[in-house]
Amino acid sequence: MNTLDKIAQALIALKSVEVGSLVKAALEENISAEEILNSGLIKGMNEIGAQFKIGKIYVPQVMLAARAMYTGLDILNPILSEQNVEPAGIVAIGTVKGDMHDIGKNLVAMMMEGAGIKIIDLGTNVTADKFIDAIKNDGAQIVAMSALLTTTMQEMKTNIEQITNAGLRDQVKVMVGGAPITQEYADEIGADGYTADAGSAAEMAKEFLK
Ligand code: B1M
Repeated sequence: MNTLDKIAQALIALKSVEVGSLVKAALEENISAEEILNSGLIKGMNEIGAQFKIGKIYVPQVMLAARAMYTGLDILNPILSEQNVEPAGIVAIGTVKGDMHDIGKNLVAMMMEGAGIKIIDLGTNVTADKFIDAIKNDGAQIVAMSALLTTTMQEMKTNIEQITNAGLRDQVKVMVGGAPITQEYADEIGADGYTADAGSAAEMAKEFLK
């Protein structure tokens, strides 16, 4: 088994410390941070999601998996968000109201930071007024929203409506993403951009900020 498979397996086995050691070992083998993320950590997390879906594991185990994921991400973060350019612009990012999932959102933030963008991280369970405040008072040029639940994704539509009602819609680009989001949904709610993964989200944000 190669180191990337070992990382995925250690995450599935909920072994946080082992995930940390294996991520360090992979970096020493000169495997790129992106590959460790995609073919190790995210691969393992997808399996956790599949096991959770069929009732093979429960919320406490998923939380332990998230902790193992963060052990790995903490090591990769400085590499993924390494930047040596002037800030290209400002993005306010958050997971929408009612939704506590933050791993994907944090990855998008890290990749955007790596692309030289200043990030205002509003955290999870973010209401429309917080996004509006970030546009009005912190100069956010892009609002980036993440949702992982089919029950919370409609908050994105509400937030876009609230931003429009506040008279700010033409001042910002709105980007959406997260497992249940599709291009079709993004079009339906009037978002400016959707991407399926964090790397493409950073590329799109850079384009918008040009
Ligand atoms: Co939750 N959960 N969870 N969970 N959880 C899912 C999302 C679920 C699909 C699991 C399943 O059934 N298979 C399911 C949702 C079902 C649905 O709505 N259709 C689910 C459920 C049901 C729940 C609870 C309701 C469970 C319960 O309590 N009974 C509950 C809800 C809590 C709440 O939010 N109110 C809950 C809780 C949790 C934990 C707290 C235990 C934990 C979260 C820990 C944390 O985030 N700190 C958790 C986890 C870890 C998951 C799974 C297993 C993994 C999510 C994850 O981090 N993936 C997830 C199953 C799955 O997705 N396969 C699941 C890794 C991450 C890198 O991927 O976030 O998709 P993701 O981000 C991707 C892309 O989507 C994209 O970039 C990333 C990759 O590059 N992306 C963007 C994300 N945001 C973007 C924004 C962009 C662009 C791209 O532009 C702005």
